[in-house]
Amino acid sequence: MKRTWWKEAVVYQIYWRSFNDTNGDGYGDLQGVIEKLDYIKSLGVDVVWLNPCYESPDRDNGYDISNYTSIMEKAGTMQIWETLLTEVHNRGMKLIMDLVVNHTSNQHPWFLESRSSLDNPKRDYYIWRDPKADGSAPNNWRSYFEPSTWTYDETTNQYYFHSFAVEQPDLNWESPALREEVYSMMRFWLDKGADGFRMDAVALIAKPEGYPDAENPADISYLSNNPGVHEYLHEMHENVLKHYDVLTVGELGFIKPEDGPLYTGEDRGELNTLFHFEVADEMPTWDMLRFKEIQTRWYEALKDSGWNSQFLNNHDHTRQVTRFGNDREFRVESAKLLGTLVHTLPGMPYIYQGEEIGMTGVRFPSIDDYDDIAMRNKYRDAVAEGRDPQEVFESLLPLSRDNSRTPMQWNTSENAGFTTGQPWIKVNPNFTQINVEQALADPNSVFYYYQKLIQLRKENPVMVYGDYFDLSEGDAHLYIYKRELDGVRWLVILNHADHESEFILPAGYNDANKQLVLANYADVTGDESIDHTTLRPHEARIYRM
Ligand code: TEU
Ligand code: CA
Repeated sequence: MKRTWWKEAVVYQIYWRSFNDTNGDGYGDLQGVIEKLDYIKSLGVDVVWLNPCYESPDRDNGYDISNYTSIMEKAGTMQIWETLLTEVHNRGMKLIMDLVVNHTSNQHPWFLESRSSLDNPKRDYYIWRDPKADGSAPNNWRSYFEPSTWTYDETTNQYYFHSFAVEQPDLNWESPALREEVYSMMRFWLDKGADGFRMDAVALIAKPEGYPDAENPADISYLSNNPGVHEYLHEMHENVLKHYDVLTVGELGFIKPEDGPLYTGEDRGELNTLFHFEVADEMPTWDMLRFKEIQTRWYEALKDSGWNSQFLNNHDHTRQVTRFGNDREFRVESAKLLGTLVHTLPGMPYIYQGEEIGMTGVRFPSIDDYDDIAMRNKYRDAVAEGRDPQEVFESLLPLSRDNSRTPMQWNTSENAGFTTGQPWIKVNPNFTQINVEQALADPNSVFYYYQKLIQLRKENPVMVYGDYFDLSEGDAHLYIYKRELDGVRWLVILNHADHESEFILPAGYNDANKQLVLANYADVTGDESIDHTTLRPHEARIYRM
């Protein structure tokens, strides 16, 4: 497998509006990111992924773009973005931008033109269809955020298509002129020096031929991974990406391991790496057997050609220590165990801001405390159907996207040091215990464990390029796996449980030849025998054997 800089990289995701506010308007901003770059660098990461900061009415927190080549006022100015890029580069890091080209805002000038008349030159930049004979929507599809993918527009008596909110019309990738607009916009950012893109919902850009009714409209996988998607991505690579040395990671909902090499295979000329959602979307709570099975299938699918990414949370998915760990009795141990997984399984590791200090999800008292358009629309629609509002609210809490969007917790001062103003979303009240200042003062903090994991990657190619083998298939709590490269053999052992588990060293491993690499319980010295031992709740260790 060819070695490249990006395969060896660790990415830190910045949801800037919740990161650091420097002008007191309650929103984080790019200046705030600049001021924290030394903190980010101290963790050891290589790449920063910045969530969308382009001009936007902000119905979906920047994922509804009205101008691709200018910076949203809340975030700052183009000049500040340029300074940010320079400062990132000065510290030897790279900056990747969020590329949102499945849809725009309904306020984008392209859409305003497109909707204005049937024969407008930009009509085919979007997807317009006649109503059915009875006036209803062209088909029965559901969107991510709405009961239908279609919204009627009176100006021309047609429906337009949206995979997400009504305010986010999908672009029509069948239009060559539209594709050329996208490519030139991409060149704009790359020519400015951006180091690549995280590609939002990019498996959705090709739509099913003929838009047939779905048998089961609730399973919206029909929106994704349709014929034509590879041709578009290959064209994008030929026209733009291959001319730059960049990192591209596709957000690919509903794809399966066999699709992985098609998107990321080295000979394909499409993307470098991908996010699949078999964990984030399809495994609501921790399921060790399923998780192992997912890891093994994806490893097997990509081991000869392609590259995976590892993440357990982001700005759309509840914080991992709350959703997949135990943030009550074993928060620190459990945060470290989950970090061990992300950093030692095959694929590039991503850290979502605050994960490195073990930030948790949140429960605010009322729907009015929530901003997430996905949650608010689901609440609105369920209540309109006559369901009990409180029950609906409770059911939406565990996976609300705002679990991950509360402000970064810097210190114990008001609003966790995030803003001197009124924060756009409430701060998690646990900031008095969980914050960066505390983490930096505690040698056993999650922060220093992450720092160590990242440093280990720089010194040990086995973490990047090593083979993977699961030695614990069928065990519901223990996860024991091997990584091996050029005679270097690592054994990762984890007990993902609130109780102790008995561990027996697998055959073929010799206790006398082991060396401890890292452990998440401070009292482990490396001298203790692991021939037959007990692992404590959420205990994780890495050995060189
Ligand atoms: O998310 C797409 C999305 O719906 C994910 O939440 C989902 O888990 C994944 O795609 C697999 O199906 C992206 C952005 O991350 C999100 O914040 C935006 O709201 C959305 O696109 C629309 O732009
Ligand atoms: Ca601000």
